[in-house]
Amino acid sequence: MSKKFYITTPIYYPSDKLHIGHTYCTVATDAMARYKRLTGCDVMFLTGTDEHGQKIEDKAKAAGVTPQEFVDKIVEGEGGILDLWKLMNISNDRFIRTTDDYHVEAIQKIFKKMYDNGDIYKGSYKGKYCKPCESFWTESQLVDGKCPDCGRPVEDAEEEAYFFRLSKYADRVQHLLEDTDFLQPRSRVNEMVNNFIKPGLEDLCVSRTSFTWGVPVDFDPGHVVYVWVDALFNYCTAMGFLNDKYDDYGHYWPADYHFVGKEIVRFHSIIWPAMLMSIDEPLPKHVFGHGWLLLDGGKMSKSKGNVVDPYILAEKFGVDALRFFLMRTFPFGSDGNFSNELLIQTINTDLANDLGNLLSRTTAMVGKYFGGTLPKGCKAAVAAQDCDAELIGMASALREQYEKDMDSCAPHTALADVFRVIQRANKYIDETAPWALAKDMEANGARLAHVLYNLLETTRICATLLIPFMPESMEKLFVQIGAGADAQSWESAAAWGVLAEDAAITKGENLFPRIDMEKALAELEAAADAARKAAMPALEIEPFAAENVDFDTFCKSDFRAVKVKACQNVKKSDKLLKFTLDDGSGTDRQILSGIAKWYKPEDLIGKTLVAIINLPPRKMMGQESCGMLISAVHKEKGEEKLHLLMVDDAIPAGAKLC
Ligand code: ME8
Repeated sequence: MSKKFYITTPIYYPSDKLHIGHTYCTVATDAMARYKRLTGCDVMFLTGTDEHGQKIEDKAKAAGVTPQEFVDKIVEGEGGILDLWKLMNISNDRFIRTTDDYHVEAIQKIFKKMYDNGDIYKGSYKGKYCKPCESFWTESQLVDGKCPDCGRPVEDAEEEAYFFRLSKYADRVQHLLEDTDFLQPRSRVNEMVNNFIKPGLEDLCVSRTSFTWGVPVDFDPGHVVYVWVDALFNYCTAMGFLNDKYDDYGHYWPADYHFVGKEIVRFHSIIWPAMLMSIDEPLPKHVFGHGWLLLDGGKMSKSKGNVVDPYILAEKFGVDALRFFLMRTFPFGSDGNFSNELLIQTINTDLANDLGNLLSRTTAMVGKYFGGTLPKGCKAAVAAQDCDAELIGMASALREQYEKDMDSCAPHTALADVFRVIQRANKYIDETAPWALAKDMEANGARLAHVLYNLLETTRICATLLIPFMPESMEKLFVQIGAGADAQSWESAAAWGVLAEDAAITKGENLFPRIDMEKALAELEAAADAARKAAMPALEIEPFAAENVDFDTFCKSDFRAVKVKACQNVKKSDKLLKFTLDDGSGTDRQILSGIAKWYKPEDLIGKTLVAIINLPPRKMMGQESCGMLISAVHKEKGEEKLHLLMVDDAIPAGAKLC
């Protein structure tokens, strides 16, 4: 019976479109799954989406749709996550969404199980509370001690919550990390032990009551299960754990590998094993924490606006070239700097020059000198030289080295090994100079045929080992070198002389055309610009003043910081708010402002604003207004928007702005 191999990606948040960093993680898992299938393993490859939590609830609210509608669009909609994985030729066997009914029900059972065995208990979650926003915050989330969302003061608060006894498992988890090869690469172990376990593991808050988009705790309405508990157990529920949807849990669990990004190693190597220990289920065999793809030295993130779109790159350079670049360039356990230059350079050097040239030169020569089929007997050595033995030796030994690299999660090293052989084969062409041999076919025809056979055979072995990385292109390559299914197998990748002597060789399409760096970079820049513009709200700003104001006139305007003491709507007016302001003079100043459409009076109390105070007083709706508050105004999609200018509360009332 074949050996089972169960591998997972993290399940992605459908909060924004995925970028090249997410694609990196999924392509790596896909290459590993394809490699294991090639070796004959019974592979289960799982990926999916992590759809609950406050972040999604908030985003849906902002978009004016239900959370379910919001995630459905990002997961299943056009250009969504499923489309991206299809485009990238991801061969997952299963896809889980944490909003799937079977998962939700299983999570409720799991939560109850941990509760019944005494590992989940009710307590209170102490933190800071912002009343107007109805949000709980921890001390470290506050900005200058205030609510990070609205900037208002927060108060001490407690929320009833369930806790998981993480502390109880600290010793067992530490042993797992330090004394086994559970967490890889090894360099991540110290970080986990020293930063999180040694300082003392605190029990983990595993339910919330301040939002509703999550798995309800069925025995205590009002609580929803913490999103990470819900998310981590996907690896089990997707195999049928505590549900009837699937029936493979006994067969595939425990997982052989969870591939995850380094920032979520803590969840996978501390919290995840502890929860499995709590319900007495086997632990996954390995967690591998890979590095990040960086852009200009920083992590890509949608909020920073520095994401790279995999759709644009795949369309421009081809899916396989993109997959290959990601795996070839960045050592899997470390961070790597993404750049378009590096991508194009890698395609040109490895694919167009090295592999592409080997293939096109070899197939062209078989066509030109032998009409597309080598003569019988070409396998046997003819006038053997040292370079024949070296090439054959390297190609025959390649699979063993490649296997070691892949099994230690070093796809970049495996690819480096393959390309060393490809480069050796190109050198072999120069050394044997087939064009010179072809000048006297009678004397050198047999030697020439043998040389070309060696080149085809080397190409075949390398191509077989490249299948996990570039499945579609290798299929095309096998057609060009006349390699049937037998000649593309894992077994045949370690055997020399498998390709039939009379295989039909055809010089087909150029699989990896050379890219004009300058032109491609300019086109990418233009595409990124267009995407940025399309994502921007349609802003309209007031035209700039054509006439200059002289300095002395400008200086006559008296701008001051003012504090809002009171603010109310003006009776019978939809537009006006009446402000009572501290302007530092000791006497209250009254200003009326037509901003009721944008602000509620209670939201402005205590704020520090900017006013021009030496305008002549004027009456509005029968009330006097002494000055004007300064706002920023613009239009968005034709609608007028206004933002009162608010300044740091540390600025005292009456401070002059100049
Ligand atoms: O963390 N380079 O989801 P997620 C490399 N839902 N990898 C990157 C990356 C980058 N620039 N940006 C993101 C979550 N990733 C949870 C997982 S699992 C039970 C729950 C990787 O969509 C990131 O490191 O924020 C992580 O492994 C994965 O994308 C999903 O990130």
